Amino acid sequence: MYDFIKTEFIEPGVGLIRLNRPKELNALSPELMAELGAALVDFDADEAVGAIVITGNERAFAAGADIKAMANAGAIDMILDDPIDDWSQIHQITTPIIAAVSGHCLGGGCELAMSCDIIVASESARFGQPEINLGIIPGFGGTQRLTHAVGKGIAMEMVLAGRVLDAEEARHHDLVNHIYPLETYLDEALKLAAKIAAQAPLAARMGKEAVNQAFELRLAQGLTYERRLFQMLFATTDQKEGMAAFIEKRKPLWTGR
Ligand code: DAK
Repeated sequence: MYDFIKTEFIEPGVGLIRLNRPKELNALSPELMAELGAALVDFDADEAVGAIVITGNERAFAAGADIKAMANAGAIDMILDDPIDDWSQIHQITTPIIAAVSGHCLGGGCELAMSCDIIVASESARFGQPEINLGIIPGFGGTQRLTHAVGKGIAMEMVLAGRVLDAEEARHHDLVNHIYPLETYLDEALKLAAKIAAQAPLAARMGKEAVNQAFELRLAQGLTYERRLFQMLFATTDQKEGMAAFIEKRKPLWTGR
C-alpha cells in the first residue's frame, strides 16, 4: 500500500511504522512524508491502536529531509510548495508516539524524533541538526523543541557548529529516555508502547495532551487545563472501572469509553 514506509499492527494495540528508504538513509522525501502523515492518521483513527512506534533501520532513523529534493528550490517555492501540512500531521495525532532511533538521526530526522512523545535509542544512535553545513538552519522545530529538550548551550552548538550527540550524550541532555543494545532497542520500544497501549485509552491521550500543553501555556493556565481534563475523565466508564477494579483487587477491563 505504501512505497516509502512499512506499517504493521502488533498485538496488542501497537501500530508500527518503519521508514523505508534504506539506500538514502531514510531521507525524508515529500512522498515519504505524505505517506507517514497518512499512516499516522489511519493509526490514530483506529481504536485498536493505543500507541504508535516510528522507527527506521539500524543504520539510520532518518538522515534528514531529502536534500536532493530541495536543492534547487527557491524561497518562493519553499513558501508556495511548503510541505508543512504533511510534516505537521504528527502534531495532530492524539495517540502516544514513540520514536525508536538507531544510527543517523539528523536534521528533519531529529526533528521528527522530537515530534514524538518519547525517544528510545540504540547505542549507535546519533542526533544532530547539521543544516548549518548546507547553508540553512533547521525548519521544523530544530531550534525550538531541541532547545526545550537540551537547553540553550547545547542547542546552540548543535545548530551553529553542527555538533552531533551520541546516544549517551543525548540521554544525558534529556533528549532520549532509554538506550538499549542494537539487538533489542526496537523490542524495548515496542514493549513500552504495549505498556502504554494497555492503559485506559482516553486517559493516555489526555495525559499526552496535558504534558504537551506544558510547552504552550504559562503555569497557571497549564494547571487549569490539566484540571479540566482530569475532571472530564470522571465522565468516563474507564474511570469507574479503574477505581472499582482497584477496590475489588482485580485487573481493570478498559472499554475506551
Ligand atoms: N538527503 C538526500 N540523500 C541523502 C541524505 C539526505 N538528507 N542523507 C544521505 N543521503 C544519501 C546520500 O546522498 C547517499 O546517496 P548516494 O550517493 O549513494 O546516491 C546515501 O544516502 C548514503 O549516504 P552517504 O554515502 O553520505 O553515507 P555516509 O555513511 O558516508 O554518511 C551521513 C552518512 C548521514 C553522515 C551523510 O549522508 C550526511 O551527512 N547526510 C546529510 C545529513 C544532513 O545534512 N541532514 C540535514 C538535511 S536538511 C522542512 C522540514 C524539515 C526540513 C526542512 C524543511 N519544512 C517542513 C519546510 C529539514 C531539513 C533537513 O533535514
